[in-house]
Amino acid sequence: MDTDEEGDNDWDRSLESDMLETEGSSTDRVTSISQRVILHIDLDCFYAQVEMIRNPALRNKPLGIQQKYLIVTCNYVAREHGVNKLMSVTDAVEKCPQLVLVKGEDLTHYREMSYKVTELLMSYCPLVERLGFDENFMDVTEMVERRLKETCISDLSFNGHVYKHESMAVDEENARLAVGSVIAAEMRQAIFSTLGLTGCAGIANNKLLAKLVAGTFKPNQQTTLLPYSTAELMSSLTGLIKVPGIGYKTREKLKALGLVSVRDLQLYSLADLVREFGEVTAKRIQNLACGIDDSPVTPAGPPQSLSDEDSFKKISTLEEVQKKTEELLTSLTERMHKDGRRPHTFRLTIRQYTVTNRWFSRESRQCPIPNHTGLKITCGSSEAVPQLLGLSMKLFHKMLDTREPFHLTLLNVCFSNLQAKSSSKSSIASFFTQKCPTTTQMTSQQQVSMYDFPYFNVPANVDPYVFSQLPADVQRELLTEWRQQKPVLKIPSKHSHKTSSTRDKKSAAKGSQCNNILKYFKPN
Ligand code: DCP
Ligand code: MG
Ligand code: MG
Repeated sequence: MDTDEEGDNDWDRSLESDMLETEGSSTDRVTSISQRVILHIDLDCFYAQVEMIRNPALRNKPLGIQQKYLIVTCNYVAREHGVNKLMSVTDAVEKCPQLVLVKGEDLTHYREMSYKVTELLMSYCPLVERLGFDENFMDVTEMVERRLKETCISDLSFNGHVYKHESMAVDEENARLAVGSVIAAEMRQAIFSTLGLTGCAGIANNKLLAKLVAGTFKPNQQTTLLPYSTAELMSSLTGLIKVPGIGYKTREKLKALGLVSVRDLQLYSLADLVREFGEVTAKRIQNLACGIDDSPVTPAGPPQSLSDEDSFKKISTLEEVQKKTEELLTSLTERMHKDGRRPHTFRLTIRQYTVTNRWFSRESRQCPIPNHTGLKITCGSSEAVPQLLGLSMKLFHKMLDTREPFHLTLLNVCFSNLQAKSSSKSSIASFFTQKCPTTTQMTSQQQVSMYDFPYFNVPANVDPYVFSQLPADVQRELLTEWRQQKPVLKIPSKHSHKTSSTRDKKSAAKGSQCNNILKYFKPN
């Protein structure tokens, strides 16, 4: 934490210090943070768009995506009829009787499309961070710097809206964000032309502001926030619930202190906040209320677990359990094989029907995966599934006495404790792979989902995952250095991702003999 911020509870003063760019910044870190250009891209009515791509006949109809009794999202045609996200199906149909409903419980297509978007963005810039299924942050500072060197400021203009401005001329001070807005438009165009999806973008100096400003104009539009409009954007928020990063528990505690609005938190004594939350959290939440957010865009590593599940009305015989579990295991082991890592733990989850608590009564048992089974999974052998089915049934019998009648409504199979094939205790790769991505910011969607290994534009001898786990500033520094040495950062072709990733992992394993971290990351 910056010592010069300590005790600084003045909203205008602290915001000002964040906004000052080169002049007046006391450290390089502050300078580099305030000059970042961050994009936030949020796809429009995501699940509905995926369904409209799958079935174009739905495009011009009001469409609602239904999970149980809720409309989790709806297309913009339905929104014009007064249907909203998270409305009950009953209310939605009342508002719009011609509403077409599509079941959205199976996330497979949404998940696949979601990772395609992230992968596409990563082919332009390695610093991409996912948030949920339909959002990505990008730190495009490097791209902006490069373009600025080649562009004359007088040739620049803002693409899309500028928050609270009808039009805005580009000058020295806002040129970075103007270039960011051009890049954002290019990214949205790339997503549209490659995948057929539209989305909104926010362009700002940090993640919080980029996310907040992105929704100003919807759908399929973008908005740039100039630093001096930060206060206006923050005070437009209707409550602390609108500040990403301030969660439910924190909000409850703040409420107990009498703090409900963003303004309340901005003006509250930092010393009193520190007493309640500790220094780190107190400063962080007060900063967030002021629109200050130093957090880096952190590319996610691979998931910590892969799982698959299905819910149904009723399964009540052992045969049905076996059949359903086998189906789930078949698709899960295939995904695990593609992932390339080896799972060491297996978990089975069931949900029993109960009248009082229909959706939340899950129960799990887990066990280690024997070595011979683990190897079968990684090499893609068909013998893996029967062996796992044996394990599953043992776990199942631990949870349920099958001599009694039972009524299941869900089965979930999960691999966790995933370890890279190339990792050995002594290698630096294993050191990094054990440092799993933080789960604190993960949504439940992310935690239950799987995704393929992300692909970074890093040199062939660098393990993309190890790279992804480095702090953002180290990543940026290495990338700059690699770029200066030789043009190694080719944009991978859409089809070469898997092959190059495998190759990268192998070469990285070779390189891992080396003890010096810099040698490890520098191309030979
Ligand atoms: N979603 C969900 N349950 C929720 C919230 C969201 O299943 N409680 C799913 C459905 C959405 C997707 O996540 O399509 C993305 O959520 P968004 O809030 O970004 O909503 P949309 O993308 O659907 O709409 P918008 O155009 O407003 O971004
Ligand atoms: Mg969205
Ligand atoms: Mg979203």
